[in-house]
Amino acid sequence: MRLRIINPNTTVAMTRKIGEAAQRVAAAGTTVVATQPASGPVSIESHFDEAISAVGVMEEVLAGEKEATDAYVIACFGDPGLWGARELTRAPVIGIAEAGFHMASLVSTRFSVVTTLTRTAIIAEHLLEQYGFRHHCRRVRAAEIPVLDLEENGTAALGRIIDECHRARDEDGIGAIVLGCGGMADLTDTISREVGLPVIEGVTAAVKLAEALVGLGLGTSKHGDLAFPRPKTFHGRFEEFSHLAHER
Ligand code: 5HY
Repeated sequence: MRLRIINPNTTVAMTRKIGEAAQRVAAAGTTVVATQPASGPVSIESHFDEAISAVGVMEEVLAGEKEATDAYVIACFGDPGLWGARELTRAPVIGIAEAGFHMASLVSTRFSVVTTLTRTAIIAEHLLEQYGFRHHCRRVRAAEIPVLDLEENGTAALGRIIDECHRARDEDGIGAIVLGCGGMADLTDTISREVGLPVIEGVTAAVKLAEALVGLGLGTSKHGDLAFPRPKTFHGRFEEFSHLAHER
């Protein structure tokens, strides 16, 4: 199968890291294509960043549709553009937050999330509510690190993440931790060894869920709200979307 994993921010080093983490867990028959939008924020740390990055996610899915893609992963913990992306394809589209929540719920009765900045914790909380995991998650914590510190200041960032994971383990009454950033995709084993409980990271979780869905012959339903978008005219910079030719 061909899996397109989309880093919604435009930092190439993070895209490469995400792609490598995905490849490490991918099955022998899975080809991983790691991409990012040509335009958009270098990191996603606010509602505004999320909104802008969602357009790039749509463009990357439309590009994937031209290459016989079997599944998509949106590799940002806000799952930006997830529902719109699902309208554009019959393939499965999985966000790394929802993947992390699902996986953690299969190995623990309660988990906490450790993400980057306190100001984006609300985005994870909204997703917990939307996906039906509010009662599974004890707390959404933040290591208080800018996203790009994971690229530029990795050792210090790792230390802060581990410290917050220790606090979650000792204070939250949980059985597992979900890492809340695509940029943490290479930290799972280190943190799990340090903290001594299951640590779930969304990129790798999403890869395996995508493989499971494709293996079961399951894709995004086209019956109801995730049907292909109704054709219409778009003006200005989005004029390209006026001529969407979906495989019906
Ligand atoms: C992510 N931002 O996974 C999120 C992390 C966050 O650029 N990639 C980003 O804090 O929401």
